[in-house]
Amino acid sequence: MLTIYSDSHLLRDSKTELFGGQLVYPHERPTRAAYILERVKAVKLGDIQAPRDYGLEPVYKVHDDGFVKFLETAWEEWQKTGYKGEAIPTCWPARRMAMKIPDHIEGKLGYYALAAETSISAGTWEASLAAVNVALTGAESVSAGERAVFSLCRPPGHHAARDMYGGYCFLNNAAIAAQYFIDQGAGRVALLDVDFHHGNGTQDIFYERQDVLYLSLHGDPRDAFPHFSGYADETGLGDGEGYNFNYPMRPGTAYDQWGASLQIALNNIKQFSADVLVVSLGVDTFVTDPISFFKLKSDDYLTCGGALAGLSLPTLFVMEGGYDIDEIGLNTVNVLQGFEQA
Ligand code: OKP
Ligand code: ZN
Repeated sequence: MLTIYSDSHLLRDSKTELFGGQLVYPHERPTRAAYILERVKAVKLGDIQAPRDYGLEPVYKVHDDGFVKFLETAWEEWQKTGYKGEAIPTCWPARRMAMKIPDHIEGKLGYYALAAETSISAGTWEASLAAVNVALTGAESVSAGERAVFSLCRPPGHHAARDMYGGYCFLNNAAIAAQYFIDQGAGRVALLDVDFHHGNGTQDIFYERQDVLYLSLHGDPRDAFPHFSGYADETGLGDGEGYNFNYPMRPGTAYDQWGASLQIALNNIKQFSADVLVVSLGVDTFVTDPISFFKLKSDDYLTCGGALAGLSLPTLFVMEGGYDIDEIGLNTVNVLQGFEQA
């Protein structure tokens, strides 16, 4: 399997994550991608290619103009205030408050953020844009006839909505790739999200559309981030009604139950008769993940990959989460090898 990778992810190296009331070194860190790449090389998964540059047009197809401009300039604006740390929102438009975009960076951060753990730091914009190019280059290769491609994106993207960032995500790599497939003539794209967390951003982007089917297996929002999205009764709206499937699961879920949900999701993808599959691939479902509560084992990722291959669809894997970094290479590449060996 072909892997798309860029060293530009190194530009995203925030020093702070607001976690448990402390500022800690972020779970979402550069070694994640380094260890995955190392494993890709160790097992000789296939060629590794650098991304091409697609510019901002594909970004604007999925994200709001003001939001993109905000991300582009946020770090510079934040620095001008003279604050010493990285940019973290502290004030939000909560219930019954004005949904107007303030001029001051402090207000803009609160307007566009969906959570406070994710600091904006030097290089964040550049790395986020590079991750989009990694996803798009993979999508172009799949469009050109590759059976499956692995886009080793970092930072992740599935929490980024049309006009919101957070949950370690800024631009929605997988959603931008799905839109690219549609623009290349695909009639129906299935976007299956197997990261531990609900991809609220991807759901938001396609919620009122029936050309992109979104399905997500994740920690129940009663127990897990992002807490305010991901319930099973979120099924789509308008034209998109019936084209959004959430499979929330409770703490302690192991592969017996997780795999059963996966089978239901795969059946829904078959019924939809998708032309192409995008997988938001997170391995934070792993038993020793430091921020999650599922109990998947390393071998379960081989099984999962095999099940995905059973759809017999052109497939783009887009990297999302996974924070037990000692095992992130093994677990991620197991999905890809399970897919290839099926
Ligand atoms: C990003 B991705 C846990 C707090 C979780 C944010 C998690 C973002 C996950 N107590 N904070 O979906 O892997
Ligand atoms: Zn996650």
